[in-house]
Amino acid sequence: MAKVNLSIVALGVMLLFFADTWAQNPRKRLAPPKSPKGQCCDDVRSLKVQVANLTSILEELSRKQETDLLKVVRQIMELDQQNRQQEARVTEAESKYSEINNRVEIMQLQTLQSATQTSSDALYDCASLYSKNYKISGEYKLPKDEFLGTPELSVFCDMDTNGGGWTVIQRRKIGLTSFKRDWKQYKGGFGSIRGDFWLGNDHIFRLTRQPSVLRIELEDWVGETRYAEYGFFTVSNELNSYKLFLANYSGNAGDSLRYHNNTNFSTFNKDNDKCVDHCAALRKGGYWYNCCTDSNLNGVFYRYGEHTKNTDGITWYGWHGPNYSLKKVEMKVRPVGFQP
Ligand SMILES: [Ca+2]
Repeated sequence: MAKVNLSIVALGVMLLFFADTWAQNPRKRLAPPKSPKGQCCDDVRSLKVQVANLTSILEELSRKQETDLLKVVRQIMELDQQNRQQEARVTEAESKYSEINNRVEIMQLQTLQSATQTSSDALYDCASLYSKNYKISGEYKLPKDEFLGTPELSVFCDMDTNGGGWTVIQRRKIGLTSFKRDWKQYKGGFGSIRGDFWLGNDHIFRLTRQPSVLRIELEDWVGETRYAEYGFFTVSNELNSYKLFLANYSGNAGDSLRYHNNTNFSTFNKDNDKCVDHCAALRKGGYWYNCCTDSNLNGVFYRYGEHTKNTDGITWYGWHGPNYSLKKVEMKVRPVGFQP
């Protein structure tokens, strides 16, 4: 279109130029001598008419171009709107899908819950979830237990380590959650189930009413890992100060919980330890303190560089001694005799 316009303009300009030259130098022309003045004026007039015609064609073309452009813009806007409508429809469909998915999950859990109430196949922990084919590690909600009067509980299940079925009861890895907490907080639990947390002494008591295995996984600041497993592990109720019983050590981290066997749980506001000292205050955690520690998994989280300077860190004497605070810890339980 632009090329055509240019050609027309060029032609117009050339015609104007010739007309002008012709008008200015009539004598030089080789036209017939008869009435040259009339002839010339006729020519100029006709040229002027042609130029006027060309100009109007040009104007018309440019008008047409404008209308075309407007049409294209309108079409683009329409397409854009259609696109947006389609996107909205897709979003709506997606949200409906996830809603349905949620409902299915809730129905599954309700089915499991009713199964819990009618059979001995109870949904107590990650092991029972695993046996119901939930085999992906992550956060799960255990339904409330009518019989025990316990509320719905969020748990983190390790479905990978050594056959899976582990309910994680403690984790240290980020270091932003303080573990210097009082009795009540250790009783109910605190922290974030995907980050650092203590599941709660009442929940640990409930989980370990069935014969349980305790597995402790440790990582130091160069990325090396060790573990300690106790083939027997149980915790008393609150009336008995969540007293710890364990036996049957295996692993490669050392048996640093044995020293804490048969001791009560202590916090800074409840000294139940076997010491003149106030171990929970000294070691700044809640734990089964003896006099005081051979391990302190709920101690202070020290970052790299500070991790060898204190005695109140996250320690496991059997591996790195009393002054080395570990980088990562996980404590997890599952029933004795669990079959993957
Ligand atoms: Ca004491």
